[in-house]
Amino acid sequence: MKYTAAHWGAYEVHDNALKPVADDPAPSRIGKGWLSASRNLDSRILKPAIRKGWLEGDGGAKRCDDDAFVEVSWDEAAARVAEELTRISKTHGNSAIYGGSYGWASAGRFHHAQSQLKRFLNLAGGFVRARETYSHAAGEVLIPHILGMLQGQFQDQMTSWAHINEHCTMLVAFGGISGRPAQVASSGTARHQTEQWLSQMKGRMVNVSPQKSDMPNAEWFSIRPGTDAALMLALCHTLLVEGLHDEAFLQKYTSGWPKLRAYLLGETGEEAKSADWAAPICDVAPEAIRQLARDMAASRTMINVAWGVQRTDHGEQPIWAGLALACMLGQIGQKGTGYGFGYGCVASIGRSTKNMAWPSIPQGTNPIDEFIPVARITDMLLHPGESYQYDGIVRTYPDIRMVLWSGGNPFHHHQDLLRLEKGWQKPETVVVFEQGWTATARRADIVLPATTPLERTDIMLSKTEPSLISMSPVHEPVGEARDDHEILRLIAGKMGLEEAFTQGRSQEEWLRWLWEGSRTLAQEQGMELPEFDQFKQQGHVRLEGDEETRIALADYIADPEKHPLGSESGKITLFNETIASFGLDDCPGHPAWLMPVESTLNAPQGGLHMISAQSDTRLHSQNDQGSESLQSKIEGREVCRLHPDTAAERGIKAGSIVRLHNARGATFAGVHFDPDLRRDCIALQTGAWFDAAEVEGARMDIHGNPNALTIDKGTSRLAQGNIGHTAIVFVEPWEKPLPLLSVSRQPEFQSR
Ligand SMILES: Nc1nc2c(c(=O)[nH]1)N[C@H]1C(S)=C(S)[C@@H](COP(=O)(O)OP(=O)(O)OC[C@H]3O[C@@H](n4cnc5c(=O)[nH]c(N)nc54)[C@H](O)[C@@H]3O)O[C@H]1N2
Ligand SMILES: Nc1nc2c(c(=O)[nH]1)N[C@H]1C(S)=C(S)[C@@H](COP(=O)(O)OP(=O)(O)OC[C@H]3O[C@@H](n4cnc5c(=O)[nH]c(N)nc54)[C@H](O)[C@@H]3O)O[C@H]1N2
Ligand SMILES: [Mo]
Repeated sequence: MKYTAAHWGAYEVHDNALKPVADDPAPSRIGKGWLSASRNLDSRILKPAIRKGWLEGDGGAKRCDDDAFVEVSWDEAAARVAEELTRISKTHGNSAIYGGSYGWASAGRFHHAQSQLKRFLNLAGGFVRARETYSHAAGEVLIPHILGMLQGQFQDQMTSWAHINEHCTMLVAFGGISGRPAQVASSGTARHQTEQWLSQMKGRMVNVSPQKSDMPNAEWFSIRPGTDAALMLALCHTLLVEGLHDEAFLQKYTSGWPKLRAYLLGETGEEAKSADWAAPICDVAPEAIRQLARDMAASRTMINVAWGVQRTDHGEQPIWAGLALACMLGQIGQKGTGYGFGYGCVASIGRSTKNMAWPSIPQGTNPIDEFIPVARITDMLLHPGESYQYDGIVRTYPDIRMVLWSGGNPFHHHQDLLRLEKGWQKPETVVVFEQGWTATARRADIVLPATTPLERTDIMLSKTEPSLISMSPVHEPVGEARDDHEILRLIAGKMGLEEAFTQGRSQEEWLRWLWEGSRTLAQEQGMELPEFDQFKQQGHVRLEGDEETRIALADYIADPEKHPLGSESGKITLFNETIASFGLDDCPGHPAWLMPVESTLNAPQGGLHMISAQSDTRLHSQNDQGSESLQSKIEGREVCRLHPDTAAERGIKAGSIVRLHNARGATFAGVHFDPDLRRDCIALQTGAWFDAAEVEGARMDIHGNPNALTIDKGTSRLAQGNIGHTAIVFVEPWEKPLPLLSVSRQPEFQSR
C-alpha cells in the first residue's frame, strides 16, 4: 500500500483517490478537497513566470495591479533570482532581504518550504527573519515572562486529555473547543481524537464564546467578543470577595498577588472588578458570572484559553487573566484540572504520547541578526528606519529591498490587505515560490512553481504522532512545477552554492539521512524503527511504546524550591515587575481589562463584530480551489454567517450576497443564517483567496476574504501579535451584478 500525508490527515493512495487511514476516528473535511486542488489547472502555476512590469523596470508600481506575466525557462528564472540576490546583497547588504516567509507550507519532513528557503538564504549571506507566529504571538511573548518558559514548552507539558476525561468535572473553555480547528496538526496527523475526548467528558462543559458552535454539547456563555479578560477578572473578584479562592496556593506559588488583589478590589483608583462591573462589558448577567465562579470553585476545574481569544486587541490579557483565575482556584498541577492554552486548537494538543523531537533539514545559521515580530510586515515595508516597541525594547524597521516567500500566503494571512498592498509595492524585487496563483503569487515579480506533496516523495514525522508515513507521489507534477529543494538547488548552482546547499546528497539520500536520525532518536527512547527500505515498503509504521501522560507544571507544584520556574520570581507572576518596568499602558504589570480599539461596546450604529475564525473546509487558504471549499461557496463567494434577526433588520436573505465594509475595505460574501451566533456578530471564516478589484470606484476584495476588513495593529507594544479577531464591520444586501473572480483563472500571459 502507498501512503501520503498532510497537516490534515494521513491517506492511503488508491488508484488516483485518497482514503483516510483506517484508524483515524474522524477524518478531516479539508482532505476531501486536496486532490482536486492539487490538480486544478485553472489555479496551479504551470511554468516559471516573470511579471511584465518588473521586466520593464516599473520598480514595483504595478505589482498589485493584475499585471501580466511572461513565462520563462527554469534556467532564466533561477538566473534572475540569483542575480537579484547578488545585486541587492552587494548594494544594500543582506539586511535588505526579507526571508521571513511565514506560513504553514505542507507536511513532509524534507520538502518543508521554509526550511529549504532559510537553509539556502543562510548560505547566501542571511536575511531578516520573522519572530513568533500569527497563531499565538501574544502567548509567545507573554508566557516566558509570567510562567518562565517558552509557550512551546508549556504546550508540550499541557495536561493530557486522558486526565481531563478522568478527573475534570468542569471544563470552562474560552473560545470553545471543537473538531473544526482540531482537523490539523503542524507536520501532519493520522488521528483526529479531539471529538472523542470531548464526548468522553464526564463533567460539565462550558463554552464562553460568541458562537455556540465553538463547543458542541456544552453550556453556552455568549460573551461579547474581546471582553474575556473582563469576565475572567470578575470571576476572580467573586472568588475573592466570597472567600472561595485558595490563598495558600497564591502565597506559595505566585508572586505579585497583593497587587492583583488590590486591582480586583478597586484599591488602585479604578472601579472594583466585580460581576456587576463586568456584566455590561461582557454582556453576561452578573448573577450568571457569580454562579459560574462558585461552580468553578466547587468543581475540579480546567480552564482553557483558545488561541483565537488572544488574536484580539490586548490579546495578552485573557491569557494572563485566565492563568490568574486558575491560580485563585488553586488546582494547577493536579490531574485534569488547572490551566490550558490551546486545547482543541490543533489535533495534537493533550495527546497521551511522547513529544518526539524528530530530525529536520538543518537550516544553518543566519549571519544577519535582524528580525521583526511576524505581524509587523506592512509597518516594516512602509516605514523603514522608524522605531517601534517590542517586548521592552525599542527597535528599528530595516529597509527591505527584496522579499522571498515560500510556503506562506501573506495576502491571505495578514490583516488589512489593502494596506499590505501599499507596502508590498516598495521592495525592488519580490520572489514567490508557490503551487497556486494565489494573491501573493500574482503580486510577485518572479514566480517559481512548486510541487504539492501529492507530486513528491517525502516522510511524515510529527511530534506527538505515533504514525510515521512514507509519502509516495500520487500524480505527476503539473506543468513544469518543481520541488522547492530542486528550485533552490538550481538557484544555488548559479551562485556557486550548490554543493553547500545539497551537501552532496540526492533527495533520496536526504530522506535516508532523516530516517536514520529518526531511528536513532527512537532507539534513545527505547523504541525500534525498521530500516529505511522496509519503512518505504510498509509505508505506514506505528511507534510502539510512546505512550506518556502529563500534568502541566507538576514538577513545580510538587517542589517549587527544587523546580522553580524561569520567571523573574521563580513563581507564576500575577504582577510582573519586568513588564511593569516597560511602562506600557497597553500591557501593564498585571492582567487588566483594557478597551479594545474596536468593539460593539463603542461601535457606530449597525456595526457588527466580525469573527474571522479558521475555516472548516480549508487549512487557511490551502485547498480553497479544491472541491470541498468551492462547493461550500455561494455564487463563488465565501459564506458568512449572521443571526436571522440581524439579517432581517438589514433586509438580508439566506442564500443572498452581501457587501461587508468598513473604513479599511470591503468584500462580498454569501449568507447563511446561524441562530447560534450572537446577534451583534458576523462570522466570516479565513482563507478565501484574496481577489481585489475596482468596484464602483473603490478597490475591494470580491471573494470573501475577511482580511480586507481587519485591523493591522499589534496586540500591544509588548507582543505585537496580530488582532485578526478584532474588527467592526457593516453589512448590507448586494443586489447588483457581481464582478468576475480572477482567482479561479490563470493570470494574463504576454510575450516579452
Ligand atoms: N483574520 C484572520 N487572519 C488570520 C487568522 C485569523 O484567525 N483571522 N489566522 C492566522 C493564523 S493563526 C495563521 S497560522 C495564518 C496562516 O497563514 P498561512 O500559513 O500563510 O496560510 P496558508 O494558506 O497555509 O499558506 C500556505 C501557502 O503555502 C503554499 N504551499 C503549501 N505547500 C507548499 C510547498 O511545499 N512549497 C511552496 N513553495 N508553497 C507551498 C500554499 O499554496 C499556500 O499558499 O493566517 C493568519 N490570518
Ligand atoms: N480546519 C482548520 N483548522 C485549523 C486551521 C485552519 O485553517 N483550518 N488553522 C490552524 C491554526 S494555524 C491555528 S493557529 C489554530 C487556531 O485555533 P483557534 O484559535 O482556536 O481558532 P479560531 O477558529 O480562530 O478561534 C476559535 C474561536 O474563538 C472564538 N473567538 C473569537 N474572538 C473571541 C473572543 O474575543 N472571545 C472568545 N471567548 N472567543 C472568541 C471564535 O468564535 C472562534 O471560533 O487552528 C488550527 N486549525
Ligand atoms: Mo495559526
